[in-house]
Amino acid sequence: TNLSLFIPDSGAVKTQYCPIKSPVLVGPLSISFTKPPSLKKIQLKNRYVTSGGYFSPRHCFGRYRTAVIIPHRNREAHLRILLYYLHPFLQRQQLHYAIFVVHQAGNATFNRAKLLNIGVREALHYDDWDCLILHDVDLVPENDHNLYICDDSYPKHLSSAMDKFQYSLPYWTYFGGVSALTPDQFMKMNGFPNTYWGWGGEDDDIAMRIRLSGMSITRTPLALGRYKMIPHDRDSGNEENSLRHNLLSKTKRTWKEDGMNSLNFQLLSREKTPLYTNLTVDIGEAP
Ligand code: UDH
Ligand code: NGS
Repeated sequence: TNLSLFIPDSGAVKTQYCPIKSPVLVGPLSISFTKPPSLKKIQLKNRYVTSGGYFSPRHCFGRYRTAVIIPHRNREAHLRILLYYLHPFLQRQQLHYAIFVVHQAGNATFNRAKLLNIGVREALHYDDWDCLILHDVDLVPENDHNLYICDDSYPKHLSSAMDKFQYSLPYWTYFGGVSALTPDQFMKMNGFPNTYWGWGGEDDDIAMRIRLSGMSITRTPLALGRYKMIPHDRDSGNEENSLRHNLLSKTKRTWKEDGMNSLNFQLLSREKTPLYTNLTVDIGEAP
């Protein structure tokens, strides 16, 4: 028998790849949003997660290398709830993974898509990721068969069945919430737009870019792509973007110039906390 199974922290010996399908998935999860857990409590429940929010399966080599990237400002309670559920979820999937939180400094209007571009650029300095998961902070997956790995051919929309949309898609091209792209897919579409300040439209722009760059959207089936949204009001600093329809009418002309190839920002700090890598950035403001 493998003694390391019985002696905590003895350092497991790995000789094989993890199975293609993880044997420890449980399926539907029960999620409740009562009191946000403390970071300490989350750490205690995730003792094999290492500094920066890294994890590698202990008894086998993870087949998939996944970076989870979360755009963030002023949602600390949501972040704790998400980490509480997401760390065990990713570990059961036997992924080699890390979690990156991209924190927008200052009070200028929020820019979700630009923060995601930054997260991708920075995450790629840390590891050779197979898959980038772009993840809103307030969406908690409800079924661990919704695998956080990428489709080889096309960008994948993971949050296909959100509770706030009665567990179905609000419209056919919806791409908001949680998605999974390989670095190649992401670069092929020049990443995401940097020019959407405030709420709305950037996810539709992303969906258009997928088409314009010759790809299609794949999705997690509705039965598995179920998410609970942590209820919240509109944030100050993320008001509806009144320019969004105008911007969307130009995506076809702008996507090659606006994206990863025009991304500029200032990295203010890069910090490994016990449960995630925190990147604090100054992204400027709307022109
Ligand atoms: N985000 C932040 N801080 C902000 C704004 C947005 O962290 O101040 C991030 C966060 O990851 C969030 C994502 O950007 O999940 C998307 O923003 P959102 O959650 O505000 O977007 P959503 O469409 O809500 O979920 C819009 C407000 C709806 C108000 C409904 C009132 N009942
Ligand atoms: C569309 C928005 C998307 C948004 C979606 C769901 O109308 O950005 O609604 O919104 N597109 C435009 O405004 C052009 S929600 O119900 O989550 O508030 O994601």
